[in-house]
Amino acid sequence: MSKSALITGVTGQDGAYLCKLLLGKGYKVFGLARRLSTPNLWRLKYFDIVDKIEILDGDLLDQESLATAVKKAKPDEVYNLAAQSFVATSWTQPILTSEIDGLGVVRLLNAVRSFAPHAKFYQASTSEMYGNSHTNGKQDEQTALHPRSPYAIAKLYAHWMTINYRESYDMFNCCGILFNHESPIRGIEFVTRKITDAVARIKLGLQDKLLLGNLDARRDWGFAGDYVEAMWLMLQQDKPEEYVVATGENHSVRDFCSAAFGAVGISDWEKYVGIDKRYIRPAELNILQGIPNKATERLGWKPKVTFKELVQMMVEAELKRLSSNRSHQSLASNLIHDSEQLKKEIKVKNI
Ligand code: NDP
Ligand code: GDR
Repeated sequence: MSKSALITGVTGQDGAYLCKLLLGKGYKVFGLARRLSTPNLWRLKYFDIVDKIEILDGDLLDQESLATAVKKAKPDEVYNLAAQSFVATSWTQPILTSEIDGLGVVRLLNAVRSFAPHAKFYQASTSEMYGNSHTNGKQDEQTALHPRSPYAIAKLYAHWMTINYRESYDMFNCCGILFNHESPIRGIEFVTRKITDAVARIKLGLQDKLLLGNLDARRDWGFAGDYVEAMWLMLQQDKPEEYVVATGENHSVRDFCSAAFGAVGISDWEKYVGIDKRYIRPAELNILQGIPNKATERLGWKPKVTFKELVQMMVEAELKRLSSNRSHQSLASNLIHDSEQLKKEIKVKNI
């Protein structure tokens, strides 16, 4: 019999990639999605998988809806990817972020414990939990945690609650400490997609300038398609544990700009980029670079897409998307519509 999985955050970047992966493995996939005034299914449409999964109504803020979803899905595996995931917004909405990213996880753990106690559980933990803490400039599973944003603090609470439920109730709970991972369907407000979108627009003559914050921040950027494989592998092990998932390299925002503009043949990119202090965070993380040795040794996991290939993939997707927007012909027009709308909102909110 095929396995069944419940994915929260199914409408997000990782949710869409994970759905695609699990459908390919023959899983019956249930996706939890919250009610919005306009359905947000563009990423699932991008992979043409909306009709291949069952979407269940639910919200991490609503205990009853989580219980109902777990009872309905009877999952063998639960992947908790839902979150208010934009770090900058966590300073303007710290309480909502804590409710969703912190207490929301406990609500879900309670529902799983009550109605699917044998399900394996994955929690989307994050490298943000390290803050500026490091061991010789890098982070692994042993590095001290010192979160520096309301987002990271809520995630740290959820991380320890997931471990606590494992230790207290013998649940099969794993936390993946994932470093930044990106793709052509990354949210438009994250710096990588903001850059690749702007680069394509500048190349096509649709935009003049790109305004950014801290160009010196360094991140360990990988490809989302690779990272969801690590999530799945964690739940296939005999023992539930924590794993760092990263490429083991770091690059600055400046490096990302240079590579993205370079991908469309623009070398004098600095003349298109300005600094706007609205994008500087109240507390910044200078450098994140993971050591994924445990994931490599125990899970046999390795990233396949390099930094250069990731940037190239994202820039090419933007060019294709913007061109098909002009002809209004492809499925991707949905994506364009949403991204345009989001960009307008972002402008209004100054994020
Ligand atoms: P996205 O922001 O793309 O997706 C977040 C998802 O959570 C969306 O489906 C969103 O739904 C959903 N969501 C938000 N609030 C609620 C709520 N109250 N109830 C139910 N669902 C909700 O994030 P990613 O896919 O990039 O990340 C997936 C997870 O991994 C997140 O938990 C993130 O914090 C974590 N993470 C991400 C990393 C990355 O680099 N991408 C690195 C480390 C951790 P809607 O569409 O309705 O907004
Ligand atoms: P991050 O991703 O905060 O690392 O969280 P983001 O892409 O937002 O920022 C990365 C770095 O770029 C700097 N930066 C800018 N960021 C944005 N968004 N916009 C700008 O204009 C800009 N200019 C410079 C930021 O200051 C930061 O240093 C992501 C999310 O997916 C989290 O959910 C996840 O947990 C972590 O990655 C790991």
